[in-house]
Amino acid sequence: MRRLILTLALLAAAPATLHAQTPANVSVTAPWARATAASAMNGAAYATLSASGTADTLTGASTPVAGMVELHQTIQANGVMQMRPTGPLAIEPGKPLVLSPGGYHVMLMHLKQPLKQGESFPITFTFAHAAPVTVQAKIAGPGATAP
Ligand SMILES: [Cu+2]
Repeated sequence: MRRLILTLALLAAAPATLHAQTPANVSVTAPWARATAASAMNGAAYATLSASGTADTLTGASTPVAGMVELHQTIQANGVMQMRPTGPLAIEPGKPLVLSPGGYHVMLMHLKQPLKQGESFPITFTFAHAAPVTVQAKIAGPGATAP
């Protein structure tokens, strides 16, 4: 009898669960950056951002190691590599947003200190819906193409 009551209670609770709004959730994996020369003003950070449940939008990033941070895209125009600021970037469930050398990246401007290989620094990603996510970006070699 007790089991039957429990089953009925679960059935009664089920519709509410189905209709509940799925909270936006974005995970950030493999955050990293390239080491910079001592005199470098700028650096770049990379990561993979995945949305689960509902789509979200990457609206920006921040880090204590840089005075200014922008979302950038590297494009090739007339055989010349150029960077330009992007607007907010969409993250669709099942289609991770990959920030990587030669593509989208977090531009770290007015570096307050050189990025030294083997060290790490905090970087916070902000979204239209999900709560901000802070991760530790590992610093790879100056010419690294992956973390
Ligand atoms: Cu850039």
